[in-house]
Amino acid sequence: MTAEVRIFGTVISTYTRIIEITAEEVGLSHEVTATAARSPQNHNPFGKVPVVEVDGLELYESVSVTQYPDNAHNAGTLQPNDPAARAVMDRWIAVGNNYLFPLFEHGLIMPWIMHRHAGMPLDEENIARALPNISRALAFCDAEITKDGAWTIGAFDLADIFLYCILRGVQLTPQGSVGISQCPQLSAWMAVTEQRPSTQATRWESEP
Ligand SMILES: N[C@@H](CCC(=O)N[C@@H](CS)C(=O)NCC(=O)O)C(=O)O
Repeated sequence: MTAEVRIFGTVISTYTRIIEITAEEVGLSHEVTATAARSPQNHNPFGKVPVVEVDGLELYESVSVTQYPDNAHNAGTLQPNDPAARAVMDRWIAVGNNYLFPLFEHGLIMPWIMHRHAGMPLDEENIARALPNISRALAFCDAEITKDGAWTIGAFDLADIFLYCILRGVQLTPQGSVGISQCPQLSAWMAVTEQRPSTQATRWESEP
């Protein structure tokens, strides 16, 4: 049977997992068809993955692809009704997408993926250059986490999904694991979020 949410993207990918966790939370079945970003099979005009089919729609951009199933199938439960809380959630998703993900992906996650999975030499120079900014970003998250309710342990929302997936890739690298362990609030939030059934159901094979 065809899944309700069909994800075309790389299998071990921050953004694929964001869509998978959202589908789990919303209660829709989902499947991933391995699709490389720069391949003729990828329908995203900007060469990014994933592209997602749901309810006969072909969607891309994770903000759209997470809000749609939540709005159409889950009464928007993953998005706060209160305008101020909503603005905070939207801000953190934008911070994750625009600042945290590019910094972590290029400076730490991709060098380790290329080393571990493609047998390339570890780009230590690139990592060393990025680490001070990565440490500052993690410290910023650690300091902000308890301030405005966007990182929640109780009222889980889309910001939690984005931030968890963006940070999990970092945590799976040696330097990122040490960096996050030095951030007590962030570590506690990661540990709780990791236990959610939706997070457990979408674990990457490579996760310890
Ligand atoms: N703004 C996009 C970002 C998606 C994205 O960056 N995906 C990564 C994979 S996790 C990608 O396509 N990387 C390949 C590339 O940039 O060439 C979204 O929100 O969906």
